[in-house]
Amino acid sequence: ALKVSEGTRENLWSLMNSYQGRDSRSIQRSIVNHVEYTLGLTRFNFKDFNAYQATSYSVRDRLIEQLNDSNEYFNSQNSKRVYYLSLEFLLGRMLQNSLVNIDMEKKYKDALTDIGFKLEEIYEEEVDPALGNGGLGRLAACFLDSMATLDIPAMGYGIRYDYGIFKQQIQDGYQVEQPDYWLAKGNPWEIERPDVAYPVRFGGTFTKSGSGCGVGRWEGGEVVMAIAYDTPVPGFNTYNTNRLRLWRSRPGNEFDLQKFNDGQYDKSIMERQRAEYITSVLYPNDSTWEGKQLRLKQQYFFCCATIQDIIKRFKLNNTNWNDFPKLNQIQLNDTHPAIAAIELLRVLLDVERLPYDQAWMIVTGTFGYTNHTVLPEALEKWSVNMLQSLLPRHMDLIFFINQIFLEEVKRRFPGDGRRLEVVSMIEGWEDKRVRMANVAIVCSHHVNGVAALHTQILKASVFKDFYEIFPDKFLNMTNGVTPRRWLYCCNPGLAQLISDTINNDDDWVTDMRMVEEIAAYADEQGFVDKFKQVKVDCKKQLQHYIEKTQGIHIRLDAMYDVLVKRIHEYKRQLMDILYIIHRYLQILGMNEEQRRNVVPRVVFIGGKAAPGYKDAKGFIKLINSVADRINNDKSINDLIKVVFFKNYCVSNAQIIIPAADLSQHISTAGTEASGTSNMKFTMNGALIIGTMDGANVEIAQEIGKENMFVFGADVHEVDRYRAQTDEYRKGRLDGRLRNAFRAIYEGKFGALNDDIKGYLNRIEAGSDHYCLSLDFASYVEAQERADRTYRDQALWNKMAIIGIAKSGKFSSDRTIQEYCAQIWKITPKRIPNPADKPQ
Ligand code: GLS
Repeated sequence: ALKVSEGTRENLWSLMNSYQGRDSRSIQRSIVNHVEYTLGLTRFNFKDFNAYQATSYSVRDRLIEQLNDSNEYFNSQNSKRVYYLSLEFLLGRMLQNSLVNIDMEKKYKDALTDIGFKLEEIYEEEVDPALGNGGLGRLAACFLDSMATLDIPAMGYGIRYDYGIFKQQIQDGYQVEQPDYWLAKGNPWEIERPDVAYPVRFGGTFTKSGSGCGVGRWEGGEVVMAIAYDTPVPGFNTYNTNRLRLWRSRPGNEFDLQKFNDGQYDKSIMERQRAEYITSVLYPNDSTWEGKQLRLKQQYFFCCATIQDIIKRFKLNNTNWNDFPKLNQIQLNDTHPAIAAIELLRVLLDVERLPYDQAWMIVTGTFGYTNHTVLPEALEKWSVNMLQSLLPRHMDLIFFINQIFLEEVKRRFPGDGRRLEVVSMIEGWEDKRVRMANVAIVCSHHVNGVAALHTQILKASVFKDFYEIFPDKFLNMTNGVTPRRWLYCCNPGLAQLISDTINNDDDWVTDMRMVEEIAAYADEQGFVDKFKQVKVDCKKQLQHYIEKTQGIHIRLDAMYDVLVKRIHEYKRQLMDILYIIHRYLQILGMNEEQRRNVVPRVVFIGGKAAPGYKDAKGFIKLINSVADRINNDKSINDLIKVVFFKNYCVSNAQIIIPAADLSQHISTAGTEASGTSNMKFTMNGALIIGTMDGANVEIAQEIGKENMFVFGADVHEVDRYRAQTDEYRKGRLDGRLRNAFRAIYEGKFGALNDDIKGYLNRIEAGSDHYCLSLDFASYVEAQERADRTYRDQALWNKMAIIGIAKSGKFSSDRTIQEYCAQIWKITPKRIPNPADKPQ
């Protein structure tokens, strides 16, 4: 490597300093330089989009410098590192967050105004990089922000999909998926690293020498290359900047010249294209598992490259393998990257030639596994045949570690054949499959759930037999969200109000517990008035957005009632729309006098349905049909307006969340592992109507049940209800629900979709797995409570303010601190202030 003398070094520092000045002129110069030299346009004529590009490049320059300095510092200190492996990172737009985190938003705003651009408009030019489905991917993004902010030397690893989650359009009330080629106009935030490239092998054969697991030689098959694309992740109020490294697949280096020369030109080109398919598209499923061979290829592809990269970094400063777990912690975001543990084992055995016991100790000292769902349909199981043909040595190693593990279980639980059956990594006899969760549990030193209730369910049922074997492995890490994006950036009015009120500048942005102080102002008129004004401003912004994007006019003086998340039976969007029907029927039967008492509502329901999930798509159609009828019924005079909030994504979440009055989190108890938007809504002063599920339970503990509209059966009641017969449930169908069904059957909401009709028929017949009928009465009652409370605006605002004040626990900074202390055993490493650089 190039060693520069101190004199040269100082010279290099000062060169950078003059380039990266923080004054307006330097900012403008850097933007205009990028317009000319990066984009190849003239500075005398460029559009908003080009201004966005050039501004982003200019900001990225600063981030790259911070990233390099941080990385160099950590290398020089041989720092311990955390690696967060995830198949999804739902980042959202980068420009505003980057500017805010490096504390230069105001400076860029002024500099741009001066040359004729509005920063707010430029923000709108950015495409929303949507390399994730929902909560799981968004959590990964929040964690990156918190790790950088907390000065944790950390990296994210994932896949650079060409196509992110589809764009949702609505035609005739139906969801239509449009491909999201988010890279069409380039991506100024990433740095392509052709110099960081690793080969990844699929298929072929392996031979083994020695006894036990032996030493494997894996040859042949298909070799593709993984190329790194880096995105800098700056922390807030720190110079520290971490790296998100996403891999893209490219054809292997070995071009098949033989075929080419044999005249099979097209065939050899097609083979090369096949390699590129691996990172083409994100699987658009949330909470269900899509068992395609390409998905397994994606998983191994990114894990294999990642393990090579981590080992390379480790070897820069280290030769003692026993130090590996002390210096490297790898967190598995669900089982999607679990094959990384087997890959590390393979490399240690077959490449590094370590003895098995040592290799195994290293693997289990390195990995942690986070489970994100208890839905059985989401637990990944790969066919043994498929694994064997794609990753023969890995399959062999899984058989081997499984055998050793089961022998140990046999010793500890003699005669317990049932347990062996359940904890085995392999299930089935003829059609054998690998249970990836079991692999992940055995290979990890810790396994965590994402909310207290979820972790309890893991211990008591889903992973009960494992919990009894490894009681110390299991712990809870309640999710959190970053207050930078989800309060400071998306709700500047509220952020300003908090800062002004607790008189501490922005310190609360990195210490959300400080916000608790505003609870003392929940009754103070001056403060409450300002809070109301903030909410009205946010509602105006949403009103404008809905008018612009969906052409619907909504009134401002209504309760904004919001349910936005992936469409799924367990999340019960259906229950919400059935309630709306009930409410509509009620209003139709009211006289003028009674109608005057109705709280007007604008009901927003939004979210994407997995393209192959018929029932969920049926719900979308039903919601739109109901909206159509109600919105066009002049007789109810806008007392209800229903908006299907199209294409719900991170960037429009930042608009709707701050504007919500009431926010719905109504999953059947025991199904939603955590939920994270419930935290965002609470931080932004919306009141929750929700079940005792996921993190709602802890939100209620923090802010007080009396400040929420809690309803519904708890986990135990759900279990009991499900254990009853269909006959029993049929006999107890809620009458209002029945009326709502009737209205649908009669065609009040247009021609009926057969799938939906079948679905409703099944509920009527007592097949009610998600407990709509069980919970409907208390849901209606909770909705009525919400109405009554809303009529008392002083009370409503007080509850909202207490919610904000007591939401401190739900900062992802707290979550990451817990991971650091209990799982990764890592402490922050503050890199020296850049002011200490030679000038
Ligand atoms: C999920 C859960 O469904 C959410 O409840 C949870 O908040 C999120 C993050 O932990 O993970 N699991 C999943 O597969 N998709 C999710 O959003």
